[in-house]
Amino acid sequence: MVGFTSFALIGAAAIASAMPTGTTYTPPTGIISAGPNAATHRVIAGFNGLRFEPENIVAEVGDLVEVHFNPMNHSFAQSSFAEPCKPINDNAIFSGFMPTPNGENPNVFSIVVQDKQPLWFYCSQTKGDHCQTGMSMVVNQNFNGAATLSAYKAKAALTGTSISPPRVQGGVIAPPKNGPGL
Ligand SMILES: *[C@@H]1O[C@H](CO)[C@@H](O)[C@H](O)[C@H]1NC(C)=O
Ligand SMILES: [Cu+2]
Repeated sequence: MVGFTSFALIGAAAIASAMPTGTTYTPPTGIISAGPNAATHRVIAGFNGLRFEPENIVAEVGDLVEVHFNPMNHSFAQSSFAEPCKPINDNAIFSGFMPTPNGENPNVFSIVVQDKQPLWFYCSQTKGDHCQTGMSMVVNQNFNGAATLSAYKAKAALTGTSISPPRVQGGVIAPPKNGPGL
């Protein structure tokens, strides 16, 4: 898939109503949109501290992963397994920072699963070392291999600091279609 990683922007029709007035959206070619029967996997960033809940998701191609944000000021960013707490490449999925003083952020960040390869995510907040502290998660971990979430977290703890992807990309920021995460 050219210039894009395993998640992608949601189809234009699905988000047209959520786009701010005056913006247009063209999905990249070859990107799978969420189908009418797609499951939605809700994740809460910052649930009970510096963690994602749930943090190990099994999803089918075409499913949505919908990230809700609790306090404090978290992000959802894609890394490789090999190098935690830094972008997998310049096309790494990134929600941007979602500061949330209390309750739940009115917006969620939604992505569509493009294939069954493992996808590693972390919070790139450097203030408080969120990734180093264990704020990371995986979609479609290989349960028969050594690349486990606990192994990722152990490596993350040694990284020193986090790097954010270069721009918000790979998903859609909009109010959740089905209400808050919990
Ligand atoms: C959220 O965190 C980012 C990265 O540390 C920072 O640039 C931004 O100012 C923070 N926003 C708020 C409202 O604290
Ligand atoms: Cu965080």
